[in-house]
Amino acid sequence: MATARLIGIRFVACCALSLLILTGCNILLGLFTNDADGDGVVNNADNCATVGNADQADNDSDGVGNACDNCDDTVNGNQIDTDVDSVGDACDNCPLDTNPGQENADFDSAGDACDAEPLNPLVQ
Ligand SMILES: [Ca+2]
Ligand SMILES: [Ca+2]
Ligand SMILES: [Ca+2]
Ligand SMILES: [Ca+2]
Repeated sequence: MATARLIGIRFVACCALSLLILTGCNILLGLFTNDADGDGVVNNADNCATVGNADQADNDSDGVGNACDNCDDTVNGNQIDTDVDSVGDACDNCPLDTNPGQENADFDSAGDACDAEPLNPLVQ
């Protein structure tokens, strides 16, 4: 009776261990085979894992693909966007004022949203 019980306990322990190992293997395998955006590039190699971009184009070579880069012509691997207007600080003409359209009537370096004189290119 005691032997049967011991065998039962070992069987359950063995099954639990197998399940644990199997789960671990699936997680590891998933890291290398998942393709969340279905663009044919697996997540760990995709420079935009949640945006379909099969070509992996990255104009500024900062490791973030054009399709999800908030400054696709300016190197900014950190993608910091202080004012949360979807334009990264590195290329935002008013990094502290929300201006997703980047309007800049006088074509100086300051956007209308933060330009003291938006119609005078000599004053920002
Ligand atoms: Ca992608
Ligand atoms: Ca980029
Ligand atoms: Ca911004
Ligand atoms: Ca301006």
